[in-house]
Amino acid sequence: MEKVFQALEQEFQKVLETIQQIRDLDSVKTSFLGKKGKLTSMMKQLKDLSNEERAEVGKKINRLKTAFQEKLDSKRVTLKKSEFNKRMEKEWIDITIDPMAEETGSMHPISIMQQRLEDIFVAMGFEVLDGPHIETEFYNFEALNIPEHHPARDMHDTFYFEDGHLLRTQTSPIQIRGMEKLDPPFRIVGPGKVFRCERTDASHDSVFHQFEGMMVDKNISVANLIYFLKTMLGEVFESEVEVRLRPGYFPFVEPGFELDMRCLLCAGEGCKFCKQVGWIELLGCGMVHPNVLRAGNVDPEKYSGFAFGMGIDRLAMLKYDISDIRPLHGGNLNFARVFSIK
Ligand code: FA5
Repeated sequence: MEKVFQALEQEFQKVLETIQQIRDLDSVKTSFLGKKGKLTSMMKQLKDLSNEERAEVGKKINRLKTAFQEKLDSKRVTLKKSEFNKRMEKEWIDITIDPMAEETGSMHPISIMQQRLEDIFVAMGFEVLDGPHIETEFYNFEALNIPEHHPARDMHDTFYFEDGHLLRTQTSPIQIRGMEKLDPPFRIVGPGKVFRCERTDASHDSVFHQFEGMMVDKNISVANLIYFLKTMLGEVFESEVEVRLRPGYFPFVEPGFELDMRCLLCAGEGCKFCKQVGWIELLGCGMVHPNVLRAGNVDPEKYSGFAFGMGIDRLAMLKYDISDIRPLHGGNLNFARVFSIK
């Protein structure tokens, strides 16, 4: 009898070891402990034994019954754990990841500055115009009072196409296109990329951004020019600014000026920022030359106007204290991210 028990125990152990899924445990239980199971049928044989043997074998069968049930229970726990672990491997999500840390993108400092300038001028009644990067000599030079062979063409190192078109060297062609489209009085600004075949250094690049402005009306004077530019700079730098005009030569304005702003850091005392000058050179401007008004179909006898053009990149560098123009154009996201909250 003892051998029969041992064989049964071994058989149970073997079957249990092959079980990989919880649902298969039920069939093991049925085949050993169920009504028609192996242990139950052994119980049925008890009646053929003597009283003493029956008591002995009965105890043994009960012990086996308990042992089988315990093994089944513990196997169930083991399988449950392993199934859970497998699911975790497949289906886990990391709830510790901070959703706010996702890449959200940010505005480039040049775009921030351009939009700021547009907002400022729109609030002062100006219209924002666009123009093509690829221009004709007429719009980039001739209409701007720079005829062929005029030495002023050498001031801009120009990228030419074989068919005579060129990459615009300034945003001033937008003035001409604006005048063709609009009847005076009008106020326009034109931001955009410009291209010059120039050597790159900390303050020069061959592709940069300018912001053009023009106002045409009756009786426009230098006083209007100063008012609008001073207001614009006050808004950009969020403080009262002092400006000065120096004579400057641009063929499309007469008189022409360079506009400087008193250094905001040293209040004109002279510092590293303004290279000890106390003033910062900002932009070119002046009263629109009569030839330019004529090229844009505006009668210079009736109307006058001012125009200005400035580098958006350099203004952004001043505002955000960036000492080199190259990283500004370098596409390094870590650099751009610094400005994401501005
Ligand atoms: C002009 O381009 C004139 N069209 C501006 C103007 C418009 C004058 C209307 C009068 C009336 P200038 O070449 O100085 O001017 O360029 C204007 C600004 O562009 C400069 O003050 C500077 O801020 C910026 N700039 C010029 N060259 C570069 C360069 N290589 N890299 C970065 N910024 C530049």
